[in-house]
Amino acid sequence: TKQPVRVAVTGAAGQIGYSLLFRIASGDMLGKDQPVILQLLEITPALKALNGVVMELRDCAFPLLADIVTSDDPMVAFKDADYALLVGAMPRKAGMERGDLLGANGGIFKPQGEALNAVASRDVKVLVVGNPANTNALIAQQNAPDLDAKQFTAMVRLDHNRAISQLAEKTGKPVSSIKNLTIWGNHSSTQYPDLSQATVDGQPALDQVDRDWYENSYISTVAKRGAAIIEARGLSSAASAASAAIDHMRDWALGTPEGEWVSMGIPSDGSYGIPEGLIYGFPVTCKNGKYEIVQGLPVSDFSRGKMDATAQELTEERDEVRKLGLV
Ligand code: NAX
Repeated sequence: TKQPVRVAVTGAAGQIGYSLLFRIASGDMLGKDQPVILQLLEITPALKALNGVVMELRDCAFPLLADIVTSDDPMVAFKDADYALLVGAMPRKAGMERGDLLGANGGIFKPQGEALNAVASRDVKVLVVGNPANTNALIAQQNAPDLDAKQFTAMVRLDHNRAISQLAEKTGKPVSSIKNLTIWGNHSSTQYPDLSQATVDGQPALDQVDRDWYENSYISTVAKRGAAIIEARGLSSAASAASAAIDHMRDWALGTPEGEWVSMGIPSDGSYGIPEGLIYGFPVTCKNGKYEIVQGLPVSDFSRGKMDATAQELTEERDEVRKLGLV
């Protein structure tokens, strides 16, 4: 039997945590043969609620759940962590400017980056879910100089899964028949859900839907899905966000299926003309615990415009956190 690995989760008493922790502990993320130790971080006032979640985790009697650690100190929660899912963040409040939001999150992700740098496993895989996820990932990464920049990723997988589901619904085909769509850029309204390479049952997706629907309805429906969930549920996406986090980490750790790719927010190496260093959604394949950008895909003028617009937004966010001294 395998040795347990350490999985740190921040914001563990929150909505996403309430779904995510149970999926990790049941083996959905790292496999049904991989025991896990959960290392849960919360702010001090939420530790009581977190303890209630821990009680429920224990009550599930998950065979793979080897131990649970809780703390309000990132130096404890990230100690020797092999995986870190950074979910807790400062939400945008009414009237908040982007600079205020980025500054408030800098107060969370800078110390967390420093703590990961100091105490996490040298091979830790970090996924940032808490918004603004791409730039929060950049802040954590830039404050962890002893770790490889590629160890820091941001979640665009929920957008990717939403894009699959919307296309499945439109074409009347099962989600499993859809391959190789890409979410380029920021997890925000500027994201570009790209169907140009996607297939449905092995046939080009764009031959099966009309161009006007794709350009004028599909892209904005995917990008605005989060707002539609809030409108319907009165709360933001939680179980679907947790499921996407599971998918992201599972594929990164265990690999993507042959001939298929997924979307991950990762540091740009300049591929596809995206400014180096931005944490940007790319098409990737994963193998042996490493991801690689899918190279050589054709980029139409339409795609180019969308890819550059979302890169521009991320560049502005980076400029803003530079001004604040966070990176
Ligand atoms: P909740 O407000 O339910 O939970 C967040 C938890 O984080 C709270 O329990 C809070 O006490 C904790 N927290 C705050 N600061 C912390 C810190 N410094 N250290 C540790 N814990 C801290 O939010 P939830 O619905 O779970 O969403 C969490 C984050 O995910 C939000 O930022 C949200 O915007 C983001 N999302 C990102 C998505 C993505 O696709 N990347 C989609 C879903 C979600 O909207």
